[in-house]
Amino acid sequence: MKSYQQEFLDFAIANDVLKFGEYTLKSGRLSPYFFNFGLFQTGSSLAKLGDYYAQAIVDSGVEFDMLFGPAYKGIPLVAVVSATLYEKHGIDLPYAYNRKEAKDHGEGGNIVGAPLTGKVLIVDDVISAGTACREAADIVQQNNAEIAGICISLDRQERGTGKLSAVQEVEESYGIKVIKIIGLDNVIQHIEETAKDDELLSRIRNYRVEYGVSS
Ligand code: OMP
Repeated sequence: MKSYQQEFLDFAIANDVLKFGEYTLKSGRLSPYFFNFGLFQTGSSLAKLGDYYAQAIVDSGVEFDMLFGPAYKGIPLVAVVSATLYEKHGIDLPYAYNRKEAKDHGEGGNIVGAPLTGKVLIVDDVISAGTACREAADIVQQNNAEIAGICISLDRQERGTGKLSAVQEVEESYGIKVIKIIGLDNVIQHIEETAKDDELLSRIRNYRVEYGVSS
């Protein structure tokens, strides 16, 4: 594991964002762990989050013209990532987010911020079965823009509709790269090295056998 991935895990655990227990996911899967992005609730944690995403984006070498954060969690995320890319990496690009409710007065439309155009980099929280990020990708395509890539904090490394992981399916179907800060492998390694909780490890491993992919 790279040092920034270890730092990110410590940061997520310290903020109670990464928790262990029993959680029902959006997909209906019963998971022994959950990553609750909404708990990055302070100015300092948001600023750090911006640092991790901006670093991962720059390191990936992805080319993009603007950023898009899908509602709701993507809204503060896209704002802080755009600001950090400018402040720490000298990359000053437009950003946008969507509103979930249709608006029929004022400026109208569902996109707020810069119009979606060119190569759009999506920033989001977690990919499990891939539904949320496909919805975001569809919004970009419906606006006749191109998807440059998707950057997430956690790849849960779960199966999509076939044998591949949801992330691999998304990469294949949109012809893009998914940039991630950490994956389930990193979470497991972290528990092995720090918590040494055999019961938790076996629950997570069983979960991976049931819903994960072999690679
Ligand atoms: P998929 O749409 O199945 O990929 O699930 C991803 C979404 O589920 C995220 O955008 C979250 O809304 C939610 N989620 C988490 O926030 N953290 C998790 O650890 C797992 C999920 C989930 O429900 O799968």
